[in-house]
This record gives sequence, structure tokens and C-alpha cells, in this order.
Amino acid sequence: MTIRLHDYWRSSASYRVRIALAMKQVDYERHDVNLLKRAQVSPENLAVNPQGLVPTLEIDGHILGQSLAIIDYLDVRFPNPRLVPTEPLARALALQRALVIAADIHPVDNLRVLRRLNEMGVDQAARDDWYRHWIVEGFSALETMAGEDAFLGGAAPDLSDICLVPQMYNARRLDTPLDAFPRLVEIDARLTAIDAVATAHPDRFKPAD
Ligand SMILES: N[C@@H](CCC(=O)N[C@@H](CS)C(=O)NCC(=O)O)C(=O)O
Repeated sequence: MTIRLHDYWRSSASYRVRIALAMKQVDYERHDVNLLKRAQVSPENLAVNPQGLVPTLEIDGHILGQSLAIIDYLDVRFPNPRLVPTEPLARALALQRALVIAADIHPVDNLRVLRRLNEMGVDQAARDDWYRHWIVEGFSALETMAGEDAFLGGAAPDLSDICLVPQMYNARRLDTPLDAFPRLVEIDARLTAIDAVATAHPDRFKPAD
């Protein structure tokens, strides 16, 4: 059974899926979709991802889009380690934290949104300010949701931790001030020290050209 991930090295939604696959020690092959070359809207990518986005996972004869849906599927197929809690309250809280990032920070900072702002005459400095603004707003909420445990998910990482790492990576790329988020910075450091998380880092997948 070949599992194939259509992704882009700097895509944070793809980075989430790479972390989940690595934590679950699932082997897969990668198909690079170069977002800067607009490969996401090529007929080839649209055939697997009608939204014209990455990631897409081909698995078990199915084609799945949306990183959280993909990770949820992987979690049922490969339950070790569990990333989406099964206990109802823990599950809801993990989703709440994950969606602060996946539903409320990431979409407004997405490439197509930044491209649209550019088309509307918003200059680079203002676009960068926009980008940081939504991270700071979302992280402010997430910081208060972070408990005293090692990870957002408690003693072990969960789906929300998987969303945190790529969003932190994006925040740092755009020089977002992080002083107000000591818990998130601490948790991210703990997460990125995990071998499986480190193997999913974008730098390991940077295309040659
Ligand atoms: N909610 C989707 C978001 C997917 C998404 O927006 N992917 C970005 C890269 S992180 C993308 O493909 N952007 C292409 C574009 O904006 O043109 C998911 O979690 O999979």
C-alpha cells in the first residue's frame, strides 16, 4: 500500500500532516506541488484537490483533502500515538485549540489571501502587518488556553500541538513578536525537540529550484 502526500515544503497545513505521519511512523512518498509556480491550480492538483490547495493524501484507495480531516483519518487507521482524543471533552478541547489556528489564524494568512491583498494594492509592509496581526490575535487566545502541562494536549502532544508547530514556524518567518506567548514558545520548543517532529521540518523538503 503506497501512501502519497501531495504537499509543499513551506505549506503549514502540509507540515501538520507530515508531523502526524512521522509521529505515527507511517511511510509515504511525496509529490511536490510548488505553490509559487501555481501548481496548486494545475489540472493535476485540481484532480486530487478540487480546492486547489495542499495537502492531499492518497491512502487506502481514497483521496483526502483538509489537513485536520487527514490527521483524523490517520488517527483511526494508525492509532499509536493517539493525536485526537477519544474522550468527548478532551476531544472538544483539542479541536477548540487546533481550530484557533487552523480555522481562525491560518486561513486569513494563506497565500491566496495575501495574493488578493496584493492585487488590491496592499503593499508588502501592510501585508506583513496583516499576517502578524492575525497570529498575535490567535496566539493571545491560545496562550490563555494553554495549561500547565508539557504540551497543549497535556502530558503528550495532540492535534493542537501539531497545529502549533507550523504556525510558530510561520510566525518566526515573519518576525512576529512572541514575548507575550511564553507558554506557546516553551511548548513549541518541547515539540520541535521530538525527533518525529524535527523530521517533518520544511527545510528538509525544500526543492532544489
Ligand atoms: N484548511 C486547509 C488549508 C489548506 C491550505 O490553505 N493550504 C495552503 C498552503 S498551507 C495552500 O495550498 N495555499 C495555496 C494558495 O493559497 O494558493 C487544510 O487544513 O488543509
